[in-house]
Amino acid sequence: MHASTLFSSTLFVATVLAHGNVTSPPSRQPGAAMASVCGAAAVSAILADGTGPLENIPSNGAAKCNIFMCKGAQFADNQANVQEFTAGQVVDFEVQLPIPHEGPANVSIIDTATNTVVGDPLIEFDTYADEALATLPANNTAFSVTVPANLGGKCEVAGECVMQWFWLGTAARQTYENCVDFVVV
Ligand SMILES: [Cu+2]
Repeated sequence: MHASTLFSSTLFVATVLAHGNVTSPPSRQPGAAMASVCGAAAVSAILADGTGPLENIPSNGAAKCNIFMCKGAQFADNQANVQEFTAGQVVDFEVQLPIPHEGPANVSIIDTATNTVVGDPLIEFDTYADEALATLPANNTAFSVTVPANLGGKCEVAGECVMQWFWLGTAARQTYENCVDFVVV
């Protein structure tokens, strides 16, 4: 019992310190492959606070590490996290935003080989997570996107595509990303 109580209170503290991240569907997590590409310090930063901004993740200039794609998290560490969606499927997202920072946000499909957007954003916010509001709009933390039907054969192989939640806190100058690995089946 003591162990589980300690675990819960540790999670609570981490949440209070947090800024924001996607809690559902499962998003790419750091692991051994990320450590080899981006360095152990980058992995440690995410493990210490999975909701911190990209700017807090040190890549130490590792040439093949791109923190600005999926926080540097690698598909090789996440092969068990690949979501299977169908064209036209409505996918529910849940996000926690304990420390909001006003700015634009979107969820887009990213071709991971080129770090480019596929098609149009699935959802787009001109202003998101506005800390000046007494209460955030409900759709900041719970929203849905629809899997496009016109991907033209893209995103059928695991690792090729992610749904990337992107949020830029304009005044805070903090960038947030989480990537959901998926295939269209
Ligand atoms: Cu923040």
